[in-house]
Amino acid sequence: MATLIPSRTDPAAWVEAAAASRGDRPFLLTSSGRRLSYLDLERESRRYAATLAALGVGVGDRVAIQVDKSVEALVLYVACLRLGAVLLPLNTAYTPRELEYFLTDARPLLAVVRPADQAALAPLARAAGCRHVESLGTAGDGSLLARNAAAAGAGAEFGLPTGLPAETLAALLYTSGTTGRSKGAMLTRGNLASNAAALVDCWAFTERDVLLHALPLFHVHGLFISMNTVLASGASALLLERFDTAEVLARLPSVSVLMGVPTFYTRLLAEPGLSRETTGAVRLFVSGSAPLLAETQREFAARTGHTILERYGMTETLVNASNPYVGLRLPGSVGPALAGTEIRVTGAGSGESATAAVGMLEVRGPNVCSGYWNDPIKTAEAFTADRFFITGDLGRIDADGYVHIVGRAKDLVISGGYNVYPKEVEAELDALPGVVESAVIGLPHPDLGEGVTAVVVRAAGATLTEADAVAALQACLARYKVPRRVLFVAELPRNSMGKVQKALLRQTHAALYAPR
Ligand code: MLC
Ligand code: AMP
Repeated sequence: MATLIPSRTDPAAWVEAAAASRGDRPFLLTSSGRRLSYLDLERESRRYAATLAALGVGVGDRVAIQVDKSVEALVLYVACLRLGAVLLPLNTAYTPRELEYFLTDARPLLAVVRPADQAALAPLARAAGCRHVESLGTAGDGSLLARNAAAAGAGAEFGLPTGLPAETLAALLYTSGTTGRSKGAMLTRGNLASNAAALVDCWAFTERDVLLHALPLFHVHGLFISMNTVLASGASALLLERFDTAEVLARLPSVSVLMGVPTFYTRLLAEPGLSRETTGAVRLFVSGSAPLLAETQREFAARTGHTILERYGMTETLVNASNPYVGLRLPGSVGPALAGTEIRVTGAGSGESATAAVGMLEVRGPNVCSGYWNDPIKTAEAFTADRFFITGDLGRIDADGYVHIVGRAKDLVISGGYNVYPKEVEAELDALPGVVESAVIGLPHPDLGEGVTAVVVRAAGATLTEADAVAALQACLARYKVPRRVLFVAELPRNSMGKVQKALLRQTHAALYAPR
């Protein structure tokens, strides 16, 4: 069987190439024994595309999805790719209030939600401008599937658009970035295709690979970095609903690759069953989305004989740098820039080269998004005059070209691989009766890497408790953004300019989550 050479410009071409040459080989497998071949994917995604087109969705129209992880959700993604529609995946933890912001900003033509949410969310989605609100479940249920079944015959004949340029928008992914409210990173077909093709090369993916997929499907890690690498190489993915440590361990003997956030690896290390034997079938463990502690990497190697391969990415850029498949995987480094991508270090804000010294990491290449949706000001702020994207990450590049991330210039907490933007949480806290001001920080957490923590100044006489604050935040924010702890203090430390000294707060409370 000849090796597939993935298109670097057109992700839809992968589906046809794999269906033509891989046909009956599995694209998706599930823990309950379901199997979807590449031929099935070709047929099913064409049918979904016909259903979307019948609702009026065409090239450039946004399709928002807030659905549980399923085979159908992935087929819907592929249908959008083939139709030229713009996918807007939304975290299933988002509250209706959060959802309203994304829908109002992105103006999707169609929103697809969980069947149980359809009645409650339809008015909100319509008010935000969505023409259609459909549902998609994990058990063959939902109004979109019913439409699909009705369109079965016609769908098989549906003519898909061809020759869509690489610059065509493929997805909008909302991210907090460095300042202001969440904004939609505009990822093109060329961004997705070039990055997946580079990863297939870098990580030596072939059609014989089986990826164990335990990540959510609404972020670039689980959707694009993982699934596009599978699609582009004609490989298979074994889909798990979520990361369950025991199940992941049990499935390792039947897969060749695992991609995860550092929390996956610290949780696996806590399992007595993790050994050379149970990981013997796996050829590659990849970690990304948050810093992997060198200690985790060392312990994992000692227990299994595998050196976890760490890579560095962002919503706006997909993968920028990766340790090599063959060659030195350097603990504490994210490896050299991915082929085709340039990374440089500049003196913060000065634009001058500061290689070997620590400075702002900037990235340029076919992987970098075209800007932020509807936001020319934020787009202009995010790029240098020579089109390097300013990551907000601080790092250095060593003499061998390996990138070392040493900190963040942006105020961001990464909890279990999810980004939490402190300003968003502080705004909700500050609005609570009895709160004078607050500072939200990330503190070292043994399971999540960083634990979201609020430090709050109460008004004189206010009786607000930690439990009150948490309950109030849970009503408006996704659960992963809600602080694990709320600490009350008499005042926040400030520097001479009046700015809250978050570094000092992090230092003072560094041991809050330390195991006792
Ligand atoms: C879940 N919870 C979290 C959380 N995940 N809280 C803080 N941080 C998180 N990451 C909440 C749950 O809602 C629940 O709240 C409680 O914590 C206990 O949940 P759990 O059972 O321990 O969590 P679990 O479901 O096991 O999830 C943990 C996790 C998951 C690490 C497996 O968060 C995960 O899959 N993270 C991956 C995120 C990811 O894909 N990031 C990529 C972004 S893209 P309650 O209140 O109900 O008890 C990117 C670019 C790149 O960064 O380079 O990749
Ligand atoms: P997001 O906005 O969710 O795409 O998160 C991107 C951010 O995650 C980056 O800007 C980094 O701060 C962080 N990140 C991703 N991968 C790594 C890594 N391997 N090491 C350290 N930080 C990482």
